[in-house]
Amino acid sequence: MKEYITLSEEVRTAKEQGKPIVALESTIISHGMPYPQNVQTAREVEQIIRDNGAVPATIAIIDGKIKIGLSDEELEMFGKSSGVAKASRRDLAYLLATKKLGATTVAATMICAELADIHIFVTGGIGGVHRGAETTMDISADLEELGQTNVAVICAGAKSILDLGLTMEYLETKGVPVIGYQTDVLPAFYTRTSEFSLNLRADDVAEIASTLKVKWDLNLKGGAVIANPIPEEHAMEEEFINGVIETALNEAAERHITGKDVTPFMLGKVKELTEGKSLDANIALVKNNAVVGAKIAVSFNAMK
Ligand code: PSU
Ligand code: MN
Repeated sequence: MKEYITLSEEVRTAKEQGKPIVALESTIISHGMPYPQNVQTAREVEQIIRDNGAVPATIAIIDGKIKIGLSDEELEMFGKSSGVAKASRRDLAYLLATKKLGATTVAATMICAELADIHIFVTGGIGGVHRGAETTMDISADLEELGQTNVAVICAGAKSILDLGLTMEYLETKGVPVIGYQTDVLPAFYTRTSEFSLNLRADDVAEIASTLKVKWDLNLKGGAVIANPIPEEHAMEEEFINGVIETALNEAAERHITGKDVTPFMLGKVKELTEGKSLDANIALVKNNAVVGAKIAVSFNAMK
């Protein structure tokens, strides 16, 4: 196993010293945001995690290795290159064996983080059940991963490009706790609320950390979703963003966008139709998640 994993200096030192570590994904850099905002955001998110007492570990597949912790040059490479594969669970072994570049999705980042014994992971939003999945069967591998891999994902809920109701049903079936951080309803990424109420709420990070500890102490395998609403001042107007999403979904259908291309297409289209406002919101919510995620990691680490 060890032959496939390389830790950065910063992450190795953090492990030796028993410091809290927060995993970060790389698909959000390569396929989720445009250059140069992607690289700048990745760097700022890493710094926010350090400022809140934890050590960041951005994860990617490079030259036959799972790299836990990327250098500035590597972040830049993932931000700029168009030749980076979007790497989910199905792609990991192939990309490692053929020494290709892979940017890890939520699912693949969870796998790699668990291999490196990192259990707290911060991102923007998770994949889910797509609208129309009853005919397309487009259900993100992120959901299956949450059902089986012991990593908690701090995110701003799921985007309404997805079917939020079906996504919640799927997570319930898989036994994945969805914990609202200071909220009783599922946040919908660009907006703080949705019509879906949550049955788990935590008002402080210690409650979240102890819930995770108990879950894994009991050997209840799988992850958890910590749903942290976008800060009020960055939230988008609900009717506006839902209209934009509707337009973008229609265009995706007309252009026969399918499979792994759907999410990146939708993110790009929504950005275009909102004249960049969705990107600003996306950046703000990831940073907000980094603050909460680092604090959860600190609290969780203290309970070990
Ligand atoms: N949501 C975002 N930005 C992203 C993604 C989701 O707001 O970059 C990425 C994540 O890496 C997530 C993946 O794991 O898209 C889901 O893709 P799919 O729907 O093809 O499983
Ligand atoms: Mn999909």
